[in-house]
Amino acid sequence: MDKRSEEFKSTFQKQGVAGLSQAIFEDLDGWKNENINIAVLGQSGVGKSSFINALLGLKPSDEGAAAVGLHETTNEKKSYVHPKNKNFLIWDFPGVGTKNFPREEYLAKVDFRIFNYFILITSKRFFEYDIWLAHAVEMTRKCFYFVRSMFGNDIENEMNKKRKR
Ligand SMILES: Nc1nc2c(ncn2[C@@H]2O[C@H](COP(=O)(O)OP(=O)(O)O)[C@@H](O)[C@H]2O)c(=O)[nH]1
Ligand SMILES: [Mg+2]
Repeated sequence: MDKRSEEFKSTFQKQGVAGLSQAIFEDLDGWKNENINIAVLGQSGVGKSSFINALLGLKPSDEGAAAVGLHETTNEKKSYVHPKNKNFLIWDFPGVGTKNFPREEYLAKVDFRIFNYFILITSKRFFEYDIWLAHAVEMTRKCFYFVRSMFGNDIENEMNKKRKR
């Protein structure tokens, strides 16, 4: 039995079901008091900053929103605090392989050590940079998630093709 299970067992023996139930709820909410740093990575223009704004519940024109645009708008990494939890930091980055973040310096500039989770955004197709980045994150043995952006465009394009036929 691991340490946490031992603690639950001991709580149950001393305080019964009500005590155990409270301990479990406190444990489940424990992460809310931890600092959580999430890095949003991917190539330039795939929608990293837009995704962050969606998580923050902001429109690009709102105050405090991440800059969004057709051209590269993010020159340095920048953190955004989640409106519902000040310990929850979401980090925006310039795209991998851009002037300010060339591939050779990318890993050092991102500095994977402070992040708990990674979100790797791709749109349209999977490129060599995406695979390289996924491998680099995998080496840290931390969790990462793939997010596919701009799905709406792809669905619309496919529907247009059918309409023409
Ligand atoms: N249709 C569509 N456009 C998007 C989506 N995400 C981002 N965009 C647009 O793609 C462009 C680049 O987005 P941005 O968030 O600045 O990408 P970043 O360079 O990865 O931060 C902007 O014009 C956004 O409005 C999406 O999911 N769907
Ligand atoms: Mg950006």
